[in-house]
Amino acid sequence: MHMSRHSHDFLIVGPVGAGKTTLVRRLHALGARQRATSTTAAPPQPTVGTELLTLSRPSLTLLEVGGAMEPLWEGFLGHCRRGLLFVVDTSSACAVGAASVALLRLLSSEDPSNKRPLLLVLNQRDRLDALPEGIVRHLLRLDGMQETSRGRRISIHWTSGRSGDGVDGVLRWCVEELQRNPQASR
Ligand SMILES: Nc1nc2c(ncn2[C@@H]2O[C@H](COP(=O)(O)OP(=O)(O)OP(=O)(O)O)[C@@H](O)[C@H]2O)c(=O)[nH]1
Ligand SMILES: [Mg+2]
Repeated sequence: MHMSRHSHDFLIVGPVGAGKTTLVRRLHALGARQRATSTTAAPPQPTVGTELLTLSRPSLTLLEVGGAMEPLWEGFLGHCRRGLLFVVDTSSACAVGAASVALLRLLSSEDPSNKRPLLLVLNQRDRLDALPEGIVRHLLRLDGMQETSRGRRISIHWTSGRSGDGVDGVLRWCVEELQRNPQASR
């Protein structure tokens, strides 16, 4: 288990079972130009603690902090240089509602003078019970979010960690954030 508080480029958090580890495996396979193996590999175990992904092309580090560690997310956010990825299971209103509360709590804990860009990863879109996009937007209050979070860049990607759909967009977002300010301390 990676317990270092050294800084990382990106932090990936979200409730237990949202699909963070699955997504990180997909990103790893994309970065390594490998065929993703997560559909055939054993499903991931819940992340009790943290897990660090280091990619060489593009060069970046991404730290997952498991949903079970939610009270500690904000401490890790303080060590995150480039951006925050927040993963949501969009297959039930209960999961989306809980994610919304956790997200607002995390964002409000952040130093207002150093608001990281946010990527909302709206995941598990392959599921038959995936909620309609309008309902997800409503439950997460996405339409008002940009105004209320003054000064923070917010992006949204709809994904499936299971099928891999949309995961390339997540990697592109990371690359764009890295390119935005190449001089930022690394
Ligand atoms: N159908 C479907 N299942 C998914 C998707 N992403 C993850 N899962 C499944 O959901 C379960 C939890 O996935 P994880 O990637 O371990 O979730 P996590 O967010 O890392 O959870 P913690 O580490 O406990 O915080 C696993 O059984 C995955 O196979 C998805 O996009 N679609
Ligand atoms: Mg995990």
